[in-house]
Amino acid sequence: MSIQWQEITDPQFTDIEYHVADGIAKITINRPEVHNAFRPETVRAMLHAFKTAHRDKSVGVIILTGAGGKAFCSGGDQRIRGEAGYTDEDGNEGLDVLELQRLIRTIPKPVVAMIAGWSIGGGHVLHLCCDLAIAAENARFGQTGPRVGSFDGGLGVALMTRLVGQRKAKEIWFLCRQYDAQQALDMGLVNTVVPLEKLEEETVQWCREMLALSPTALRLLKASFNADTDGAAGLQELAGNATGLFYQTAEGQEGRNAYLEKRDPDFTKFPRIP
Ligand code: S0N
Repeated sequence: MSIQWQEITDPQFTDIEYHVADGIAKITINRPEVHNAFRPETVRAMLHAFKTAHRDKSVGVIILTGAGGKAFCSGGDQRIRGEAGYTDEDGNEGLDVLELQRLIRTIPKPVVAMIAGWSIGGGHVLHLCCDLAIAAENARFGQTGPRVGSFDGGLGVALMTRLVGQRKAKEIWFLCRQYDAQQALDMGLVNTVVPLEKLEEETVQWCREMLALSPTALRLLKASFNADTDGAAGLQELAGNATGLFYQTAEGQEGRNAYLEKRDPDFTKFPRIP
């Protein structure tokens, strides 16, 4: 089934495109002239786009992709890397990419990386942060940090190790090799590989399958998967979801009502379920 994307324009969507259709939001990094490398403005736009998709109750699944068919993302834009970090057009330093990584993981909706071409460096780490990854046959994966003088020892190491195991993760980081789509599939970096011309159709199909399922179950599952990796911050996320569910129960509401009615709460009618 084809999909008719509607583009949403926003002055804050610098360097990206934002589309919605049928319960799906699609965030596209739009800098194909540098293989969709990100600069501070790009990251800020993606933060705004993910928050927009988070708040939009009609959106159930989010796709992250790159424009042009030759790259998903090639990481930080090396042309504007200064002495102590990346610099925006106003001369401010700071990339906020770690905040973006965390946001992709804490948004309570599945995020699918749709990858054509290069997924490299900090772009590769963004793909690791997504919940699922669909690759085109032309996709190429790898880290370049030790070659270009950077590294991501946070989620870039932790998530990769979870996905491919420590031996392979060390190989990817220590040798800076590149891997084709089939190799990425074989080592568990992506969920499936399809011809480039089928990439969006397949990704949308995966999104539609998730949209047919319980949003609350998917939300709790995403938080549960992340809690295992994210320590106290992961438990905070999972527990926040549990609180949200508790608010919706008569038992939770009895506490609020009693407070507002200036009486003692009566929890006797709520069973201690074994
Ligand atoms: C992707 C590669 C392998 C593709 O090679 P190919 O096909 O030969 O194409 P090119 O001719 O090289 O590229 C086409 C044009 O695109 C430009 N370009 C590509 N990538 C970038 C980039 N990242 N920045 C700027 N320009 C880029 C090329 O220069 C070329 O333009 P022209 O034709 O005008 O010369 C190959 O391109 C490649 O290796 N690219 C570089 C990949 C890379 O090293 N990325 C940076 C890795 N580091 C990070 O991402 C930083 C991570 C990070 O942000 C971070 C993480 C954790 C904690 C903190 C931070 C932080 O820094 O804040």
